[in-house]
Amino acid sequence: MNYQYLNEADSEVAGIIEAEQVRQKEGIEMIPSENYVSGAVLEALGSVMTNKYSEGYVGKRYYGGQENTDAIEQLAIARAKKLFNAEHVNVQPLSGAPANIAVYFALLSPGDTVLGMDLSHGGHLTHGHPVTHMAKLYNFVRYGMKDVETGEIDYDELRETALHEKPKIILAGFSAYPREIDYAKLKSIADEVGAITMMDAAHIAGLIAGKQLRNPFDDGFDIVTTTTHKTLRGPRGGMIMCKEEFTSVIDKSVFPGFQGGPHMNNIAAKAVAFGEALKPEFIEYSSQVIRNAAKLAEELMARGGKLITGGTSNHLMLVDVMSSWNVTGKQAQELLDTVGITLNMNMIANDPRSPMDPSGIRLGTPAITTRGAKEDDMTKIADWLVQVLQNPDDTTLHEKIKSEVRDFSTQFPVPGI
Ligand code: DSN
Repeated sequence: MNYQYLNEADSEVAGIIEAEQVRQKEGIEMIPSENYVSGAVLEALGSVMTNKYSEGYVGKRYYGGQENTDAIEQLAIARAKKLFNAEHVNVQPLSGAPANIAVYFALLSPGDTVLGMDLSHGGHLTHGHPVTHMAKLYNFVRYGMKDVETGEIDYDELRETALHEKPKIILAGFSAYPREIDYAKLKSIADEVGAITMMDAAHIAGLIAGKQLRNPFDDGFDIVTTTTHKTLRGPRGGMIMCKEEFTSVIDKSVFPGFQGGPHMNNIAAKAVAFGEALKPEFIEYSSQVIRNAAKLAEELMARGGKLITGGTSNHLMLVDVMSSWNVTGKQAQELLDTVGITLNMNMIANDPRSPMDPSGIRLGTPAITTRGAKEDDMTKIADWLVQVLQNPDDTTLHEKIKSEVRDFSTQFPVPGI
């Protein structure tokens, strides 16, 4: 985008955005929850749809002038339904955390129990971490992996906990787990104890839409929440999909229960992204994301990297950098920042260290795959990454790698720039 008006009106902001464009272009983006949206998504986000208030839903709004907002919201819903084979979709949640919270408010009374994945085993803050407000309202209990070497979830213990705790919701989903979930098994445990099944698919929604990973609705799940900006490659935002029978409680919970006016520019951009994800090219993209992640995992392990669960079946991986190369997650993140490889420090299962300086890093392939990287490129990335972590004090080497990373990255176009 050329930011014609911004350059004229506010050079200070324009300058910062320009610097961010350069950073995105010259670096290798490996944070597994990030991606690059298309120019079309950016245009919809920056459109006049941002000017409109539209509290309510299609055909039932509290303000006039809704013919175009109704049309765009209807289109986003129809495309999302098709993409995920969903009976009902609410595209108004502002992001993933508000989507999850709206589901809790819709289905739970204070004190009710939710059984979700332990954060340190890959779960998410909004699945009831004690620092969140939700943890004060509801009783969150945990399940985790049986074996961190394989990543298999301990379904037997999960069932025992469910029988004992009688959760109202059994919650699947994660932000740092590199394996597939057995939805059918979770659904059968939920049926046994009368729980509602909910999947937070934020990380893998694009891989489900791209038909590379299982769709939880195929195994009878009741509710699927997601963000729209990760593997799904849309604008920052959230979405709730559910079986028809939950339509009314979910919609009322999002608005007026929790949020105010929906962000219609964002909903327009969601519609564009869902349209892109319905095209055959998106299946090829999702498949390449997984092939690239598998290759990167293999190359890191070949260079001494200890990967949690011994590899990956999706787009992300967790590396125990402390055991592998004797650097902490924070040191690894900061060192790699200096050469233009962006990723994030992350706790690993049973981590003896703290969240602000954990033993691991988390990285993934959605963003670099959008730019066109293939398996051979993963070998180069693994090589740079391991060289830096094995030589944390060699600034001459870091300068050389920084320049190689810049040369490599600038060969790949960034959509929308
Ligand atoms: N911040 C997102 C992630 O990086 O996984 C999840 O909240």
